[in-house]
Formats: sequence, structure tokens, C-alpha cells
Amino acid sequence: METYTAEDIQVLEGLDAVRRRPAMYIGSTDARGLHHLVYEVVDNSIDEALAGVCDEITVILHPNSSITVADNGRGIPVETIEAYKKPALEIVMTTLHAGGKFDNRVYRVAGGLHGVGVSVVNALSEWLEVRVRRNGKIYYQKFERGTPLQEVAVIGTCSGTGTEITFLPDSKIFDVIMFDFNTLSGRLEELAYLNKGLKITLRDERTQITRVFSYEGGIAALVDHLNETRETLHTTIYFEREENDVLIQVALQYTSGYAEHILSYANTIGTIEGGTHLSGFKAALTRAVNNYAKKNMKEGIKLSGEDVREGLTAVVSIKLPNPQFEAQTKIKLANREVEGLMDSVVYEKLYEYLEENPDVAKIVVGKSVKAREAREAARKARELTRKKSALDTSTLPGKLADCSLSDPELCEIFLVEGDSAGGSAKQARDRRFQSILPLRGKILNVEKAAETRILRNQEILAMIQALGAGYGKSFTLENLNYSKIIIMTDADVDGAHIRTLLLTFFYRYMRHLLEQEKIYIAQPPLYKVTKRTQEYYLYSDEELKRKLQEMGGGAEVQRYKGLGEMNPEQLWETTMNPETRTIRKVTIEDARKASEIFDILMGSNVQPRREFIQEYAKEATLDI
Ligand code: 0RA
Repeated sequence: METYTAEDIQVLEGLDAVRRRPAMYIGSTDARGLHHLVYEVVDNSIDEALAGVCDEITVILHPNSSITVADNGRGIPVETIEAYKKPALEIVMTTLHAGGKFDNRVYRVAGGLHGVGVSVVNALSEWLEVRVRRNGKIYYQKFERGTPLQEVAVIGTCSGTGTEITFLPDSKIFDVIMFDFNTLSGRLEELAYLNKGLKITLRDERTQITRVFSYEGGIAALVDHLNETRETLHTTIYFEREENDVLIQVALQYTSGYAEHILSYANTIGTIEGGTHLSGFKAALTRAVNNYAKKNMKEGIKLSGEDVREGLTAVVSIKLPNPQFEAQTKIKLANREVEGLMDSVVYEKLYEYLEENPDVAKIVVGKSVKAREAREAARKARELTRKKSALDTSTLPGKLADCSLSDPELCEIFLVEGDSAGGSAKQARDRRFQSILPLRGKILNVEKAAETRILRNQEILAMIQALGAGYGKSFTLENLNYSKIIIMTDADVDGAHIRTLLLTFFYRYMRHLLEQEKIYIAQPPLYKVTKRTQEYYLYSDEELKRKLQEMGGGAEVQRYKGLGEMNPEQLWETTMNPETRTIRKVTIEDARKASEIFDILMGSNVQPRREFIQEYAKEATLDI
């Protein structure tokens, strides 16, 4: 076309680059990248909310796999941009990083993980329609794979302002284009907590399910939500301050538990690895509690950061004009100026709160002092255990069936649920290189228990001794007796609980094992199908269905409810023999998920979780 300008060509080349290498812009083209498209658009709406000009966002999942994101912000500008001789709307939709050019918004979410702008969503959509309400008119434009099908047109009149974008992800780009309700729901719920008063609606036209998220309490409501299943010691403390365009919000509440749960965010991005805002918060908390204790409670001995954070649930959120993140991954905030600001705000507000609420202050200081004493006791107990094992190297637990080889590189250990399955495994194993440690009943929930009590739990102690590498800060990978640690549990709810508790323990006390990918999960079969001389082991419902179809009628199905139902030969062949088994490697991310509270936000149902926690809470009373 001869009417193409130099700018037109630049635009086309830009979006073409996005289509050629989509992962560069949205991370991946799997389900994760697909959902990233939605967050990219929603982040633009959130930017409007941060600017104080938008209080409603609606996301609608359509049956044809397209999705709509609508907001009542200012609407994308539509005036003609002289340099391009085109409406700003078209430029925003078709030019990489164009958004910021016509824009004086203070905070930017900076587009979730990559901050690339809606033009990337446009480029990766089979089609996209945008409707802007502005100046009393409705403006409309449609695109195919980023290319305009028409110029911006006025299609009606309206009141109010806003932007509505509907797009169908391109199935030539993405492995799957089906959006997952729970994935979107989890993130939108989180965003509603992080932007108090913002109403976010998620409607699924495929199932007619609608969820509305709106929290006047903001992150204070999030802390309440996180602590729903815990015993709390006071009402949630909340404060905020805005200074030089930086907005700091903090909510915290102590529970009767021992674990510390702090979520930190920068411009609504979850900073999993923390950063300057989090370290400022922690420093101020430690100082405020110490100074209060010294002045008002004659507490002479210093409390450490760990002491004052035991049992704490907190959410720290900062919104600032130019967030800097360490490396590419955006999970650690790096702005240096934030640390001191966060520190002084938190110290001042928290100290003031403690002075005004002496009853709460007493609880917090009392709890911290107890934590310090428990830590001291644990340290002594640890030294004792170390001394004992240094004197006597044969302190292997009685229940361990150790292997005959001693080179850790060649050896593996199975942690087996229950004595009876443990017995089968002992018979089944290759005793040269496979050790078996049966774990009986319920393992202590380490989230809920203090360190001294954890050390006294027989099952955990046996495991620490068998592995031989210590735990916590003194864990030494070089001393590990095995190259693979394989968790072998029944394929039922109890098995899943024990697995979760073990992973939580490893995550909190032997994280190196996860970093070095030493932990595995055994995959015992769920079914055995027999027909005359044919015999098959099947590992999922899907496999079973396929095999039954293949075999036709007359097949007999046996469902394995537990490891104990297999005889030793079967257990060896299906689950333990390195030649024939499959085992699943546990990533640190798997373990983090198992140990953390993130699933609460991801829409898991609260009821069974509550029962689970109550059950384990019984064992978790402190008895030093
Ligand atoms: C550029 C400039 C302005 C707003 C936007 C883009 C904008 C983009 C999206 C995407 C979805 N919803 C949106 N809302 C706004 C600033 C507008 C102004 O200053 O009037």
C-alpha cells in the first residue's frame, strides 16, 4: 500500500517481532502466558484505579474463549497525535510501549511481570475489539493479529468514561486458549485486597458463575482472611501514609502459632523475595517492640527479629512512581530510598499504636520473650544432640532398615507411611542401596510447633538422624547419607497430608535438599487390570480408561487403596525398582506451595483446610 508512512512500517515491525518471539514479551506461550494477557490489560485498568479515576473493573469469560476487560477509568485518549496523524487510541493499541507517551499517571503497575502494554495483547490475539467511552461518545476499533481492520469510529453516545477490551487469544501462538476461572479469580481477589474500595467482578458465561471482590478494609481485610483459620491475639493493626507520591500500607496481626507469614507487594506485584520495603518493615518492627519493652516493661535482654515475628501475619504494600526490581524476575524490590522511608513510617506508627494499646503491647512483648526463651532452649537441645551424635556415630534410628553400601552417591532412602507398608517395602527393596524408614501416624505440623517440640517428635528425629546432615542453620549437605530421598505414601487423603507435612518440614528446615533437588515422590499405581494372562498396572484414571477400552470386556480391575495391598514383588516392580518405576522430582516451588498460605488466595475451599488445621493444632501446644 502506497499510503504507508515510515511510522506505519515501524509499527508493523514492532508487532511482528512480538508474534515471532512471544515468549520475550509475555514469558511463555503456555497457560501462564495466556493468563498474562489478561493481567496485562487489567494492570492498565489498575493504573487508572491507582490514579484515583477508576473504581470498577469487570472481567467476563465468554463461551467462545474470548474475554472482556472493562473499566470505568478515563478511557484511552482518542485525540489525533500529530507525529503519527492517527488517534492516540490506535497508537496505544499498535505500538510497543506507547501507553506512557500520552500519560502522566504517577504510579504504574508497569504491566505485571514485563510491563509491555496492551499492544502486545493485540498482537497475540486472533482478533481484538476496543470500545472507549470519552467525551460523551463511544469510540470503536477492531484488529486482527494487531492489524487495524478499520479506523477508529464513533459508534454511539454515552455518559461516563471507560475502556472495554475484548480479545480472542491466537491459537496459532498459544498451546491452549482456554482461560481458567480459578487462576483469574485468585489474582483478581488479590488485586481487590491491594486496592481498597476497588470493585472487581469476574463473570464466567460458560458456567454462569459470578464473583465480586471488593474490600473496604484493603490489606487489613487480607490479613483477616489469611488468619481465618488461625487463633488471633488482637484485632488487626492497620496504618498507611502517603509521602512524596509514595504510598505505604501495612496490616499486621499476631496469632497463637509459631510460623511467620509476611506478604510484601510493590505496585501490587507480589515480591516473593521481599526487598527494601520488607527489610525496612522488619527493622522497624524489631526496634519498636524492643524500645517499647525496654521503656515500659523493664525488659532488659534484646529480642531478635525472629523473636518478634513469631506468630506474625502481615501484609506490606508499597506503591511508588519508579519501582526498580532486582534482575528480570520482579520478585525483589531494589529501590534504596524505600528502606528508610518504610522504616520510619512503620516505627512511628507502630510505637504510637503500642503506647495507645498497652494490653496488645503486653501480648506482643510477652510472646516475643517466650519466643526468645524457646529459641534459647532449642539451641541448647541442638548442641546436646550434636554432642551425642559426635560421640556415638551409630545413633541411627531403630526403625531404619539401612542399606549395606555406604557411598551416599549410590544410596537412596524411602520415607514410607505406616509400619505395614514399611514392612512390605523392607521385603521388596534391594538392600544393597535402598534404605527404608517407616514413619508412623501423624508427623508434627512444623508450621504450628516450636522448634524444641519439633526436635522431640520421634518421627522427625528419626528422619534427621537417618539423613545424617543436621537441620536448620547447621544443615550440611556434604554429610547427607543418600543421593535420593523418596517419599512413599498412600494415594489417599492421609497420604497427601503426610506428604504436605514432610515437604513443609524440608522447606523450613532442610531447604538445601530442595534447592539441590534431592527429594522425590514415589508414584505407586492406582489400579491393576487383569484379563487371563494379561496384567497391567495403571497410574491414573485416564490410563485406566484407555486400557479398559483397549482390552475390551472381561477385564478385572483392582483398585489399590494403600501400599500395603501390594505384595513385595509388586511393590518392587511398580514403585521401587529404578529400572521400571517413575518417581517425581519435587521442586522448591512445589514445597513452597505446600508449606505456604498461597493456596488460600487461590480459591481452595476453607472448610477441609480448617478441619485439617484444627486436627493438627491439638498436637501443637507448646510444652517446654
Ligand atoms: C494511555 C493514557 C491514559 C490512559 C490509558 C492509556 C488507559 C489504557 C487502558 C487500558 C485499559 N484501560 C485503560 N485505561 C486507560 C491516560 C488518560 C488521560 O490522561 O486522560
